[in-house]
Amino acid sequence: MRTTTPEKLVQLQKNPSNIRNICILAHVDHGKTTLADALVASNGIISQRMAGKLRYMDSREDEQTRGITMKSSAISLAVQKETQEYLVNLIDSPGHVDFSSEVSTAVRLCDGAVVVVDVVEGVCPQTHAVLKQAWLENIKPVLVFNKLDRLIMELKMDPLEAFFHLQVILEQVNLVTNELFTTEIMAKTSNQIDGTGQESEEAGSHDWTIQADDEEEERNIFFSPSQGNVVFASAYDGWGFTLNHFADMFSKKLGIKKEVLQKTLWGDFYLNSKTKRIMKGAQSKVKKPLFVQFILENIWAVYESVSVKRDVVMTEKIVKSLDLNILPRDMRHNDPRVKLQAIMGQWLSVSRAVLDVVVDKLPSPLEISEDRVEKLMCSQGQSFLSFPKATQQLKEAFVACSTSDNSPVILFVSKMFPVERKMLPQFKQRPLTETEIQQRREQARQRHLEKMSANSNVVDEKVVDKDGKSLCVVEGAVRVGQSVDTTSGAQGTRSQLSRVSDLFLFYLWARKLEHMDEIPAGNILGLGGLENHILKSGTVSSTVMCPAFTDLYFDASPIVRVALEPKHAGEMGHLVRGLKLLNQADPCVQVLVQETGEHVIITAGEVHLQRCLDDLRQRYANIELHASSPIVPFRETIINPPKMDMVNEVIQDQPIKTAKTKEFEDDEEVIETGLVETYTTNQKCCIRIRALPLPDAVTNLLEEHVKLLQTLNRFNKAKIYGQSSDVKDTVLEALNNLKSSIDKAFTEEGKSWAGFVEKIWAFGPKRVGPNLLVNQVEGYNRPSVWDFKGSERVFRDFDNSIISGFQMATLAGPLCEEPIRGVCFVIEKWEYSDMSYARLARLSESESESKLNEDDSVALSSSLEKSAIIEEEDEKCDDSDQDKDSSEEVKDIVKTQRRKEYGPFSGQIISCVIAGCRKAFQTRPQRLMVAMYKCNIQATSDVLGKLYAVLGKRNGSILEGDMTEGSQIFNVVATLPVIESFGFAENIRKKTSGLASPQLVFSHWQVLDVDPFWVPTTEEEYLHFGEKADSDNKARQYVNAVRKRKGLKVDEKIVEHAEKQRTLTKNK
Ligand SMILES: Nc1nc2c(ncn2[C@@H]2O[C@H](COP(=O)(O)OP(=O)(O)OP(=O)(O)O)[C@@H](O)[C@H]2O)c(=O)[nH]1
Ligand SMILES: [Mg+2]
Repeated sequence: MRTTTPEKLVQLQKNPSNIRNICILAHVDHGKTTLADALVASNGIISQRMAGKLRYMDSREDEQTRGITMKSSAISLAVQKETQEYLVNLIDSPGHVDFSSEVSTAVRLCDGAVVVVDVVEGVCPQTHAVLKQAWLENIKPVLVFNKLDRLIMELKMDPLEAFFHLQVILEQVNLVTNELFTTEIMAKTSNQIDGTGQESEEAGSHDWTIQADDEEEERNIFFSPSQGNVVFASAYDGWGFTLNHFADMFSKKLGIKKEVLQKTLWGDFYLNSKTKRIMKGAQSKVKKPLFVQFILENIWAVYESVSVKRDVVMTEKIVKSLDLNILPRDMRHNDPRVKLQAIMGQWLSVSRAVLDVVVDKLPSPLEISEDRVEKLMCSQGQSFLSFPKATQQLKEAFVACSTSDNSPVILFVSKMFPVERKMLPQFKQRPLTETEIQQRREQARQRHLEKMSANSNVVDEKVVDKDGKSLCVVEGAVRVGQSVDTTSGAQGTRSQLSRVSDLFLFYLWARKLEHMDEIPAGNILGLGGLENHILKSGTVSSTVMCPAFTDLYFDASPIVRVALEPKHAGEMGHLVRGLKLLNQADPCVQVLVQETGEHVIITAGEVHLQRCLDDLRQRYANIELHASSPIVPFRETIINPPKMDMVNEVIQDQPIKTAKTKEFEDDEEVIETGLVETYTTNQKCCIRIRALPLPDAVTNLLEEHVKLLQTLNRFNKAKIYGQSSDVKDTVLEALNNLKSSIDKAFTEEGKSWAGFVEKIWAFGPKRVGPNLLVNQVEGYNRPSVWDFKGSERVFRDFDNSIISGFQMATLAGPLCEEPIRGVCFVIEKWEYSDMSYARLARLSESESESKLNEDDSVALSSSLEKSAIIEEEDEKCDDSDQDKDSSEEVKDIVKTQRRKEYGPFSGQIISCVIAGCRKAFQTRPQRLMVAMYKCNIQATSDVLGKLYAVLGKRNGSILEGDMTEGSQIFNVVATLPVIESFGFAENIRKKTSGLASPQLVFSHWQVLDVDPFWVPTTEEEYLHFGEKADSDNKARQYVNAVRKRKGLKVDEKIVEHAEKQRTLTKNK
């Protein structure tokens, strides 16, 4: 076997047409790392014997002990095919959902992907996800069917059954691709129709040229063994093949053209033994398909004789007929698997098969499509043509992948990772010279003498981490010492540009980093020295004209939050530094300092959390840590009155129970259910607020379009401050679409909601949340939030205080101070009773010349409004000139007025609105919402019962439980509250002896249909739930737990009637 040297790889880097940047993607445990082992072994980095057992790419200790990959890692391999030599830069990615962000970073760097599918488990949720990722990034996939040995040894299928089974799985994979393809086509066509507006006239005529292109494209995107983009393999046993191999073999033997065999070996074809011709219709004529006869039966025969029957004579015969050269020690080995691996590995080497497909079917960096370049360069909503000319020209440089001196350097930093100092080439240990050894000996002697005399303390030197980065060179050659600009984050603005001149270049070879002086375009490399310039990902270029690349697409959302503190208080500095490194190194984790001063990390799930903690303890912070138990978010909401009570009886006009904790003064008065009137502390302003449960469809729309609402907010704010904002047509269209979908959702819900969309005052909390503030104040025609383009917009004074109050009220609900979700607060009345405010209004009217509504007797000028806003906005600093136009006199009066007695009036309104919203909320049936995981578990029928039991105990509900076609495996889909999910994976693994492992992804918020304040009142309820019923009330338990954590008052008695407690036996 050849052993590849770094020098060889350096030479190969110079020829971009022979470079393949690829990643291995799959569902968890489908065999990516095992396959990578086989490929690595082909370069002599590890031995063939150890391939599959070593899991070389899992270099971390926890990866080895847990048996799953947690970080993606890269390696460069040299591949010889015929006369050509290729460089394959390979990235092994994790399959566990918690680490799906690692997949995103890997996919961005590559031009092609090897998608691995376990033939027993078939298409799993992550298979779906990775195919989608590859699709979205425009990278080309090839398919590897792995673990074929399990069909023989575990499922005991015969070759024909196995063939049908493989056909079904291939169909499933292609179905996923088809789904992605049609969604994109539909989106494109709808865009075209919208863009041209010629839908009705031209719909009837069909453009056949487009059709032809589509067909061509369709042929390319689907997986088909005949096209050579599917490998059948058993990575563990070291074998794999494509049809190409067998077509070659049998064309010589049978004298049939190779091309014909290539097309017919997979499919419904059989060999007519009399005529020696290949015929169609094997199934209808009950003949053996070629794939079974020529391929599977041969493989089955080897397994049968070596593993099942252990027939030595037969085995030797096979070895001879295949013309293999097996070592005698392998032939004599007691373990049949070793023998099998030796024979099969030599006959059908998996690395050969996979690498051949990679080299043949996956594109080189030179083949990057213009489409992909444009997609990379244009962030959402931006069109490529809107860039300046110089930027547009970069596309050509990109596609050409030129290494000449004057071509620009463009790099995308997809991921940051810390490297230990000793790993860096410049700090690597090297053999010492004779004089150095002498010197050191002398120094040691000196130190020893000092120690003996002074008994000095020995200080442990901590390893100092240094950052290195994984990057993809897309264009131009990077050299040491070159000066480049970086933009942190894809949406980075020009102001974030910073010049970097001291860069260290590495490329990743085996587990080492090799230092380089220059790396040509089209490679994946490591770049040191960016730690202060880029946070998680970013773009590096030698020209400022290069735009930041689009954001990476992440599937998982961080949801599990823990607070951290060092075990020894003095080590806070280490923790902070460690957290900074963790934040940089992990694409998905969120690190923040809460208002309470706690350091908090938010992770995607339990496994991810564990890895982050391990990372902090062992690498980044190097200290002992205390982590709080996971904090899971809740939401609070209100619902329409339920029709049934807890024992399923119809409820008639039951009063609504609220928390007994009284938090507000009696400034508010309940008028009817959901409607509350409140007064400011000085009793001068009266506000009437109604709380309504928002229709689900509206809440979901608001939640899905957070980004868009943020943009809307920005436009509205800019308008208030008189700045002009450049609104793109696509954004405008998206906003209009959102508005009409919200309107539609409202009208579908009933007439009472009609027109609400126009009256939206604000979204909250944080101005983009899933709650609405709606204006129904008589006589106040507030400009709509959607109308940010209109001319002069006039608001009533203190309009913004109402918004602020609403934001605060929705940020922390009355149940346990968790954010509110899906509630609509309607302001129905807003009046002042003090004449001095009316005087102010008149004064300001003459000053500002703004035209106010006649009825609006108390409104102040818009300029005053501006000053009020500016005082309350967070970002008040840069707008100090804006309020220059407001009259000094009016300002003075307001100030003195505000300061009288009760503090600033705007503050009073804010607290009045908060109190009103909370009270209105409390007069309706309140509910807690829990975050739900969607949980996918594969399990065999014998452990299914136990699995359901564990799920049931944790309040999970099963959505589906179908059997995967052609196997004994059940695919269970369930939902499970996040709060109940801790230890779930471990529990399942234990109960099912490791046979089932769940994949948990955040899916939605669900109302917990239990009233947190419910207590039994009827005879029947007492019977069902006991006197207090507090042990059974899950909602109450959650609410109390959160309140306790937050240090809020908990309405809970620990021991009641202590003196009466006695055991029953004593009583007798
Ligand atoms: N029978 C059989 N087992 C295999 C084969 N390939 C991998 N395995 C086993 O499947 C398990 C998972 O393999 P890995 O290579 O770690 O899977 P992975 O896809 O890298 O997993 P993650 O990185 O955690 O997503 C290991 O126990 C392997 O031994 C195969 O071809 N046949
Ligand atoms: Mg792995």
